[in-house]
Amino acid sequence: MLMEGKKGVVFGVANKWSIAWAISKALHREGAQIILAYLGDEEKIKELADEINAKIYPCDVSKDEDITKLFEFVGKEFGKIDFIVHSIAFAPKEALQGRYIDTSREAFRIALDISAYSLVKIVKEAENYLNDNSAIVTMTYLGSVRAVPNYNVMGVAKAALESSVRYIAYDLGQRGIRCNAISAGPIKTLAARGISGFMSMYEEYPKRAALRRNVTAEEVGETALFLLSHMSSGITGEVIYVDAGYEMMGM
Ligand code: IMJ
Repeated sequence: MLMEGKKGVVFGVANKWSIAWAISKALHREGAQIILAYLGDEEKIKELADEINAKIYPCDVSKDEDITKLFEFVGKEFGKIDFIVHSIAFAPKEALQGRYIDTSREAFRIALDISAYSLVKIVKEAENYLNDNSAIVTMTYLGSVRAVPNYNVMGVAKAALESSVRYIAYDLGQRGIRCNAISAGPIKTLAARGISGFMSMYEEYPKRAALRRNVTAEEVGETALFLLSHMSSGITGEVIYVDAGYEMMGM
């Protein structure tokens, strides 16, 4: 029971294919108590939450007030918390195809706001609720450091997010609070399925990855559990690749 007595908030569960859901299940299995901060269909989230005895609270991360209210709820329910999972990204669909240089000012703003700034604001609002030695994990993707066709402005947002992880790690390091990112290989989530070229990339992946296969959301869940537990007490400000050995290959 790695997370016995630990409490925290998970952002980004939308459905049972969500990476945040796989992380939540791993945390629950190890004894964690969880609040799911969700956007959208309350009924659907409630059904999932019941499976892991989690509480739910609505939160649109593009609204400062929503984040403030969420942490007031967290304070009332839990008092202090020990972990935060940020598994949220959004860019307008038209920005995730064609040429990057066609990205509009508005699409750029939205992608960076929802996918990168949200972590900054969440951490700021959480600061007074976080116990010393607590941990934060966010999700990123290789498109932050390589030009992946169609990933476009999301790659730029993930680069900002990864940099943010390092500055957050520095800011909160004096309290022993750690912040890390997981860079996952392609996973068939709802956010990925609709993307042009995703499926062909997913099918090509096993040919190039050292492990000759794709990664699963469950594998990401186990790594998040590691990064949120005392097992990783010496690791902060890092981007950990959970990608079946794709990023490190030279051909
Ligand atoms: C997304 C776009 C292009 C290529 C992509 C992806 N590849 C992978 C993804 C190769 C693996 C999935 N991914 C890593 C993401 O971060 C997806 C983010 C995303 C997805 C959508 C779809 C629906 C929409 N906006 C989105 N915003 C962000 O309208």
